[in-house]
Amino acid sequence: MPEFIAEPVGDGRRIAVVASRFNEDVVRKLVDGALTTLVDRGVQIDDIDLMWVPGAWELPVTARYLLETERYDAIIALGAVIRGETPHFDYVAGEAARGLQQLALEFGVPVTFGVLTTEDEAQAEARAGGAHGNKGADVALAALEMADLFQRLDMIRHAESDGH
Ligand code: INI
Repeated sequence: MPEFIAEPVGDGRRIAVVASRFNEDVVRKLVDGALTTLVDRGVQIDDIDLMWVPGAWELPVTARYLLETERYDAIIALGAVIRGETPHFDYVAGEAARGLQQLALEFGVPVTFGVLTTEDEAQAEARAGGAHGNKGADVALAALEMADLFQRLDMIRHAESDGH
């Protein structure tokens, strides 16, 4: 039985990070976590592009633009939607999640979901370098793991189509 164990290696990867400015203090910590993880894993700083957008609502359309460039091995989307602050919570969080997943499926490129969806700011802080870790770091690792997995699967697909 073939078993594919992907590793979050960053060497040679080109990564886009899209971050939303809404709840910027929290999101900046997610960005720091993601960037630190990418560089620790071997991604060259020049191979990372960081873009800021107004809010989580704008993440999918920006991710689509980036995917269309075919420049990136993975897209990392970061944001924070906090229920206490808005009756929009379900729309903004739900549509960001739906849009990003739809793009990953459509383009076949990893788009990782680093959007915190919490009841209050304390819960968000706890997941942005607090008691519950750093979601930005977690999704950066997931992006590298998925890029590695897809590269392995591509190699098999090409070998099979070459008749090996
Ligand atoms: N955007 C967020 O990223 N988080 C939020 O908590 C939030 N709230 O509370 O409304 C939010 N709204 C803005 C939205 O993402 C868009 O930027 C805005 O509607 C313009 O399209």
